[in-house]
Amino acid sequence: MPPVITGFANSPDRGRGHARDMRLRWAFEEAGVPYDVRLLSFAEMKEEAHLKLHPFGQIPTYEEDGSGEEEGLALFESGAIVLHIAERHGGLFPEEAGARARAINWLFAALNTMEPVIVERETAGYTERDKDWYGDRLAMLDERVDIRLGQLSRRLGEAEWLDGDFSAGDLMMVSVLRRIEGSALLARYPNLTAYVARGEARPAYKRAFAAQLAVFEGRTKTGA
Ligand code: GTB
Repeated sequence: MPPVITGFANSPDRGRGHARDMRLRWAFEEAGVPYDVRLLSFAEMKEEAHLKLHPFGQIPTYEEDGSGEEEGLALFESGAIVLHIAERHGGLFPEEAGARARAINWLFAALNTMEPVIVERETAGYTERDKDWYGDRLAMLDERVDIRLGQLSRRLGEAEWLDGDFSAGDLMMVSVLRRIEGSALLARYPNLTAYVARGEARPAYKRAFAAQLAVFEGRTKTGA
Protein backbone atom coordinates (compact mmCIF):
# COMPACT_ATOMS: atom_id res chain seq x y z
CA MET A 1 0.00 0.00 0.00
CA PRO A 2 1.35 3.48 -0.81
CA PRO A 3 1.76 5.92 2.09
CA VAL A 4 -1.33 7.99 2.88
CA ILE A 5 -1.23 11.69 3.69
CA THR A 6 -4.03 14.01 4.75
CA GLY A 7 -5.02 17.28 3.10
CA PHE A 8 -7.84 19.80 3.12
CA ALA A 9 -11.07 18.70 1.44
CA ASN A 10 -11.77 22.39 0.94
CA SER A 11 -8.56 24.42 1.07
CA PRO A 12 -8.90 28.14 1.90
CA ASP A 13 -6.41 28.98 -0.88
CA ARG A 14 -8.60 27.16 -3.43
CA GLY A 15 -5.93 24.54 -4.00
CA ARG A 16 -3.14 26.93 -4.95
CA GLY A 17 -0.42 24.92 -3.21
CA HIS A 18 -0.13 26.86 0.06
CA ALA A 19 -1.53 24.25 2.45
CA ARG A 20 1.30 22.14 3.82
CA ASP A 21 0.34 18.85 2.23
CA MET A 22 1.86 20.49 -0.89
CA ARG A 23 5.36 19.98 0.56
CA LEU A 24 4.73 16.29 0.99
CA ARG A 25 3.20 15.92 -2.44
CA TRP A 26 6.21 17.68 -3.97
CA ALA A 27 8.64 15.48 -2.01
CA PHE A 28 6.83 12.31 -3.16
CA GLU A 29 6.93 13.51 -6.75
CA GLU A 30 10.66 14.32 -6.59
CA ALA A 31 11.33 10.88 -5.11
CA GLY A 32 9.06 9.12 -7.62
CA VAL A 33 6.98 7.56 -4.83
CA PRO A 34 3.23 7.02 -5.33
CA TYR A 35 1.02 8.20 -2.48
CA ASP A 36 -2.64 8.45 -1.55
CA VAL A 37 -4.43 11.39 0.03
CA ARG A 38 -7.23 11.31 2.57
CA LEU A 39 -9.19 14.54 2.45
CA LEU A 40 -10.58 16.03 5.64
CA SER A 41 -13.08 18.74 6.47
CA PHE A 42 -12.19 21.23 9.22
CA ALA A 43 -14.61 19.40 11.54
CA GLU A 44 -13.03 16.00 10.80
CA MET A 45 -9.58 17.37 11.68
CA LYS A 46 -10.80 17.95 15.25
CA GLU A 47 -12.39 14.50 15.68
CA GLU A 48 -10.82 11.82 17.87
CA ALA A 49 -9.87 9.59 14.94
CA HIS A 50 -7.70 12.34 13.47
CA LEU A 51 -6.41 13.61 16.84
CA LYS A 52 -4.88 10.15 17.36
CA LEU A 53 -2.74 10.87 14.32
CA HIS A 54 -2.24 14.59 14.82
CA PRO A 55 -2.34 15.88 18.40
CA PHE A 56 -2.99 19.44 17.19
CA GLY A 57 -5.86 18.54 14.87
CA GLN A 58 -4.18 19.74 11.68
CA ILE A 59 -3.07 18.52 8.28
CA PRO A 60 -0.81 17.11 6.97
CA THR A 61 -0.25 13.67 8.46
CA TYR A 62 1.59 10.66 7.03
CA GLU A 63 0.87 6.96 7.48
CA GLU A 64 2.73 3.98 6.07
CA ASP A 65 2.13 0.27 6.52
CA GLY A 66 4.73 -1.94 8.08
CA SER A 67 6.79 -4.08 5.73
CA GLY A 68 8.46 -7.32 6.81
CA GLU A 69 9.94 -6.80 10.27
CA GLU A 70 9.09 -3.13 10.36
CA GLU A 71 6.07 -1.69 12.10
CA GLY A 72 3.76 0.80 10.44
CA LEU A 73 4.51 4.46 10.99
CA ALA A 74 2.37 7.56 11.56
CA LEU A 75 3.85 11.06 11.52
CA PHE A 76 2.69 14.66 11.73
CA GLU A 77 4.73 17.87 11.07
CA SER A 78 5.49 18.61 7.46
CA GLY A 79 9.23 19.04 8.13
CA ALA A 80 9.57 15.64 9.80
CA ILE A 81 7.58 14.02 7.01
CA VAL A 82 9.65 15.57 4.20
CA LEU A 83 12.81 14.53 6.06
CA HIS A 84 11.46 10.98 6.37
CA ILE A 85 10.56 10.80 2.67
CA ALA A 86 14.01 12.14 1.76
CA GLU A 87 15.75 9.61 3.97
CA ARG A 88 13.74 6.66 2.69
CA HIS A 89 13.97 7.45 -1.01
CA GLY A 90 16.40 8.92 -3.53
CA GLY A 91 16.27 12.30 -5.19
CA LEU A 92 16.08 14.69 -2.23
CA PHE A 93 19.33 14.29 -0.28
CA PRO A 94 22.93 14.12 -1.51
CA GLU A 95 24.82 10.88 -0.92
CA GLU A 96 27.82 12.45 0.79
CA ALA A 97 27.29 12.75 4.59
CA GLY A 98 28.42 16.37 4.95
CA ALA A 99 26.32 17.56 2.01
CA ARG A 100 23.36 15.66 3.40
CA ALA A 101 23.77 17.32 6.81
CA ARG A 102 23.89 20.72 5.12
CA ALA A 103 20.69 19.94 3.19
CA ILE A 104 19.01 19.08 6.52
CA ASN A 105 20.44 22.33 7.88
CA TRP A 106 18.63 24.28 5.13
CA LEU A 107 15.42 22.35 5.70
CA PHE A 108 15.47 23.47 9.34
CA ALA A 109 16.47 27.02 8.38
CA ALA A 110 13.39 27.22 6.17
CA LEU A 111 11.14 26.03 8.99
CA ASN A 112 12.76 27.64 12.02
CA THR A 113 14.29 30.85 10.72
CA MET A 114 12.34 31.92 7.61
CA GLU A 115 8.84 30.55 8.15
CA PRO A 116 8.15 32.01 11.64
CA VAL A 117 8.63 35.65 10.57
CA ILE A 118 6.65 35.11 7.37
CA VAL A 119 3.77 33.37 9.17
CA GLU A 120 3.68 35.99 11.94
CA ARG A 121 3.29 38.73 9.35
CA GLU A 122 0.60 36.76 7.51
CA THR A 123 -1.31 36.02 10.73
CA ALA A 124 -1.27 39.69 11.76
CA GLY A 125 -2.99 40.46 8.46
CA TYR A 126 -5.87 38.15 9.42
CA THR A 127 -6.17 38.93 13.14
CA GLU A 128 -4.97 42.50 13.76
CA ARG A 129 -5.88 44.44 10.65
CA ASP A 130 -8.67 46.34 12.41
CA LYS A 131 -6.44 47.66 15.21
CA ASP A 132 -5.40 51.30 15.10
CA TRP A 133 -1.75 50.27 15.67
CA TYR A 134 -1.78 47.77 12.80
CA GLY A 135 0.22 50.03 10.46
CA ASP A 136 3.11 50.34 12.91
CA ARG A 137 3.04 46.61 13.67
CA LEU A 138 3.01 45.68 10.00
CA ALA A 139 6.04 47.93 9.36
CA MET A 140 7.88 46.09 12.15
CA LEU A 141 6.87 42.66 10.83
CA ASP A 142 7.85 43.66 7.28
CA GLU A 143 11.26 44.70 8.53
CA ARG A 144 11.78 41.38 10.28
CA VAL A 145 10.91 39.48 7.11
CA ASP A 146 13.10 41.80 5.05
CA ILE A 147 16.12 41.21 7.28
CA ARG A 148 15.84 37.46 6.79
CA LEU A 149 15.22 37.74 3.06
CA GLY A 150 18.28 40.00 2.70
CA GLN A 151 20.44 37.48 4.55
CA LEU A 152 19.12 34.57 2.52
CA SER A 153 19.54 36.51 -0.72
CA ARG A 154 23.15 37.30 0.11
CA ARG A 155 23.88 33.65 0.81
CA LEU A 156 22.16 32.35 -2.32
CA GLY A 157 23.87 34.93 -4.55
CA GLU A 158 23.72 33.78 -8.15
CA ALA A 159 23.65 30.07 -7.27
CA GLU A 160 20.86 27.90 -8.58
CA TRP A 161 20.18 26.13 -5.27
CA LEU A 162 21.25 26.71 -1.68
CA ASP A 163 24.01 24.10 -1.52
CA GLY A 164 24.93 22.32 -4.73
CA ASP A 165 22.20 20.24 -6.29
CA PHE A 166 18.48 20.68 -5.53
CA SER A 167 17.64 19.05 -2.20
CA ALA A 168 14.88 18.74 0.40
CA GLY A 169 16.35 21.95 1.86
CA ASP A 170 15.45 23.82 -1.35
CA LEU A 171 12.06 22.13 -1.50
CA MET A 172 11.24 23.46 1.95
CA MET A 173 12.77 26.91 1.40
CA VAL A 174 10.86 27.42 -1.86
CA SER A 175 7.67 26.19 -0.17
CA VAL A 176 8.11 28.75 2.61
CA LEU A 177 9.00 31.65 0.28
CA ARG A 178 5.92 30.91 -1.81
CA ARG A 179 3.86 32.27 1.08
CA ILE A 180 5.06 35.80 0.14
CA GLU A 181 5.20 35.17 -3.60
CA GLY A 182 3.98 38.22 -5.54
CA SER A 183 4.59 40.53 -2.57
CA ALA A 184 6.74 43.67 -2.69
CA LEU A 185 8.85 42.06 0.04
CA LEU A 186 10.02 39.20 -2.16
CA ALA A 187 10.22 41.38 -5.29
CA ARG A 188 13.03 43.38 -3.68
CA TYR A 189 15.23 40.29 -4.12
CA PRO A 190 15.36 39.23 -7.78
CA ASN A 191 17.60 36.25 -7.01
CA LEU A 192 15.06 34.90 -4.51
CA THR A 193 12.19 35.53 -6.92
CA ALA A 194 14.09 33.58 -9.58
CA TYR A 195 14.90 30.84 -7.04
CA VAL A 196 11.20 30.36 -6.26
CA ALA A 197 10.40 30.31 -9.98
CA ARG A 198 13.08 27.63 -10.53
CA GLY A 199 11.49 25.49 -7.85
CA GLU A 200 8.05 25.92 -9.38
CA ALA A 201 9.40 25.04 -12.82
CA ARG A 202 10.44 21.57 -11.70
CA PRO A 203 8.23 18.85 -13.22
CA ALA A 204 7.73 17.28 -9.78
CA TYR A 205 6.47 20.58 -8.37
CA LYS A 206 4.06 20.98 -11.28
CA ARG A 207 2.63 17.49 -10.78
CA ALA A 208 2.16 18.12 -7.05
CA PHE A 209 0.52 21.50 -7.67
CA ALA A 210 -1.83 20.04 -10.27
CA ALA A 211 -2.83 17.25 -7.88
CA GLN A 212 -3.67 19.68 -5.08
CA LEU A 213 -5.60 21.95 -7.44
CA ALA A 214 -7.54 18.97 -8.78
CA VAL A 215 -8.86 18.32 -5.27
CA PHE A 216 -10.29 21.81 -5.00
CA GLU A 217 -11.75 21.65 -8.47
CA GLY A 218 -13.42 18.34 -7.64
CA ARG A 219 -11.43 16.46 -10.27
CA THR A 220 -10.13 13.86 -7.82
CA LYS A 221 -11.66 11.27 -5.56
CA THR A 222 -12.06 12.09 -1.85
CA GLY A 223 -10.55 9.78 0.72
CA ALA A 224 -7.75 7.25 0.38
N1 GTB B 1 3.79 22.78 12.01
C1 GTB B 1 2.78 22.09 11.25
C2 GTB B 1 3.39 21.49 9.99
O1 GTB B 1 4.34 22.07 9.43
O2 GTB B 1 2.93 20.42 9.53
C3 GTB B 1 1.70 23.11 10.91
C4 GTB B 1 0.53 22.45 10.25
C5 GTB B 1 -0.51 23.48 9.84
O3 GTB B 1 -0.33 24.70 10.03
N2 GTB B 1 -1.61 22.97 9.25
C6 GTB B 1 -2.67 23.84 8.80
C7 GTB B 1 -3.98 23.37 9.40
O4 GTB B 1 -4.25 22.19 9.49
C8 GTB B 1 -2.77 23.72 7.28
S1 GTB B 1 -1.28 24.30 6.48
N3 GTB B 1 -4.83 24.33 9.78
C9 GTB B 1 -6.13 24.05 10.30
C10 GTB B 1 -6.21 24.18 11.77
O5 GTB B 1 -5.18 24.46 12.44
O6 GTB B 1 -7.32 24.01 12.29
C11 GTB B 1 -1.34 26.10 6.84
C12 GTB B 1 -2.06 26.78 5.74
C13 GTB B 1 -3.41 26.66 5.58
C14 GTB B 1 -4.05 27.31 4.52
C15 GTB B 1 -3.32 28.08 3.67
N4 GTB B 1 -3.98 28.76 2.61
O7 GTB B 1 -5.14 28.46 2.33
O8 GTB B 1 -3.38 29.62 1.96
C16 GTB B 1 -1.97 28.22 3.83
C17 GTB B 1 -1.32 27.55 4.87
